[in-house]
Amino acid sequence: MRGVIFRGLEELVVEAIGMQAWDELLEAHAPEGRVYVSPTSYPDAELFALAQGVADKLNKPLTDVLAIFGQSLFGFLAEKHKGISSKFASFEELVLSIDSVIHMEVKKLYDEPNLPSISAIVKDDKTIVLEYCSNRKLCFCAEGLLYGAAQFYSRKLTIEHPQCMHSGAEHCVLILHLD
Ligand code: MNH
Ligand code: ZN
Repeated sequence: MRGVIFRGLEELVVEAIGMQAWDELLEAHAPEGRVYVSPTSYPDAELFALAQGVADKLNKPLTDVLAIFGQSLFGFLAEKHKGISSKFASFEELVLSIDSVIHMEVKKLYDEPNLPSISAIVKDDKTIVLEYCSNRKLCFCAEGLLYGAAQFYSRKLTIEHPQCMHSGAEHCVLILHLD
């Protein structure tokens, strides 16, 4: 995973539980002297270990931490890449453009990024059905990112997750319900 994602986690942890907590997490789960540079890749296992460390510190399930992380990560990425995030007039437009525009632009900025495959289909004016597939199985993080995007556009969102790679499915299904 790119350094930018680790920096997003760092920002959240420092805001929520402080700099010392982040230093302790690095001490426990990253090689000595680790510095995360946005465009550089670091092992996925390191991100998962740090996120698990946050979960342990907060006494919360890892899935909750990944969802909260995803939600704050959206604002972090949108701010860092204003040129990309400002292209969309609405939540719906953004969600329908995750693969075709957002992650396409990411591929131009980062050398060979590891991205999920996400397809979205409008079912009716309040419902979007999204399919998520990635060998990293970060669907809970994807849910969080979607909640973060809804917040960005001041929309009320609830998500159903009736099919999941964590239960053996070949892709996750997320049903987005808008108000
Ligand atoms: Mn996007 C990685 C979903 C918006 C840039 N993105 C990921 C991952 C998920 C994801 C899930 C984790 C990798 C994986 O699952 O295999 N991203 C989304 C969703 C939205 C989204 C659901 C909107 C909602 N992403 C954005 C925006 C940007 C962005 C906005 C920046 C402009 N995403 C990234 C980058 C990565 C990433 C950068 C990391 C790629 C890498 O580590 O190589
Ligand atoms: Zn899932």
